[in-house]
Amino acid sequence: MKVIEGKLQVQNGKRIAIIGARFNHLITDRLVEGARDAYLRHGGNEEDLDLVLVPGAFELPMGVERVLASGKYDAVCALGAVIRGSTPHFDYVSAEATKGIATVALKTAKPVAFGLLTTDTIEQAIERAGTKAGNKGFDAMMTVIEMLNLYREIEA
Ligand code: INI
Repeated sequence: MKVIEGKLQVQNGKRIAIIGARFNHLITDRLVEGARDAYLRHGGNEEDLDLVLVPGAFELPMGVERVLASGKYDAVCALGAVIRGSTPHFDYVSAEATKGIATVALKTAKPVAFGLLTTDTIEQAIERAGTKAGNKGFDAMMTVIEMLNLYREIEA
């Protein structure tokens, strides 16, 4: 049986965009930092990585769609944080962001990672942004790297 899977090494020359939501930036800045760290520690060049900021999680799908439509990027890492405790429209924002990112991801042939925290409390968000539950931005970037390599292996 031939097993096809993606390596965890950034391919030379591949351009990646992080799309970061500014809302809850105390958290999302940490996710961006984690994603950048994962990228650099797996062989990425700083000049091939861009950060595109959108106002909130609701705008993540639009950011992802525009960035990929520009033709300048090979993959996207979407990062944001929706926290139930601080908003009554948690359900709307998180559902639309999730659905929108999935829709764009399926429409394009490019890897899109889903790094959106959806938590009940700010403490849970902090745990996932570089403290006891790791850093979901780092994890999302690892997914981008693996999927880029997987696509190449599938097409080889
Ligand atoms: N955006 C977030 O990214 N996280 C949130 O928790 C959040 N809350 O709490 O409402 C949030 N709202 C803003 C939303 O994403 C849009 O930017 C806004 O509605 C304008 O379209």
